[in-house]
Amino acid sequence: MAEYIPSPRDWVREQVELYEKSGGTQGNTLRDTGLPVILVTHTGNKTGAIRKTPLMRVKDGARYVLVGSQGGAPSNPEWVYNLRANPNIELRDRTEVFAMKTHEVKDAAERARLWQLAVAAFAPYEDYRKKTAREIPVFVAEPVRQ
Ligand code: F42
Repeated sequence: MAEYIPSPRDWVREQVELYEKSGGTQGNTLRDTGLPVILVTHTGNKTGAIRKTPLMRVKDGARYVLVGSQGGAPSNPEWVYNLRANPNIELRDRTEVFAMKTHEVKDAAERARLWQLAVAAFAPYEDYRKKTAREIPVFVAEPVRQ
């Protein structure tokens, strides 16, 4: 079994710990905003290690939209490269855990549609988009039949 390497960022690591330890009943919002957060477990593309990343919860029917905004930072978050290399993830939405497969959305019209959903769920995404020169990566996660 691959080793779990926690995030080097304290607030992210602590949120992951609380979210998992509570079985999804705590640590499931962005700080005290009340806005829901999901937990994505994925595989490091260089280390092969297990990585866990909290993201805002954006839904498109049964699918989830994963937005690589990283607060509008100039570079993509590392997890984007991990999903490009290995699209299989586990996604926790509060008390529910799903095996899912992701793909990056490149089609402009579909990206625009999903972006509207993302901004409706978390308005600051639009500020992040304006802040950075890069195109913010958008992934869709879909349930895998087991
Ligand atoms: N980030 C977002 O991009 N979008 C969101 O909607 C979002 C919401 C959110 C809500 C709550 C919360 O606590 C955090 C939230 N974040 C959101 C921040 C998010 O959880 C990540 O911390 C952020 O996106 C940065 O992702 P990152 O993958 O760059 O993480 C950094 C801190 C990290 O863990 N870096 C590791 C390190 O050691 O520096 C490397 C991790 C890694 O995946 N390494 C790869 C490997 O092989 O293991 C190699 C990667 C490579 O290609 O070099």
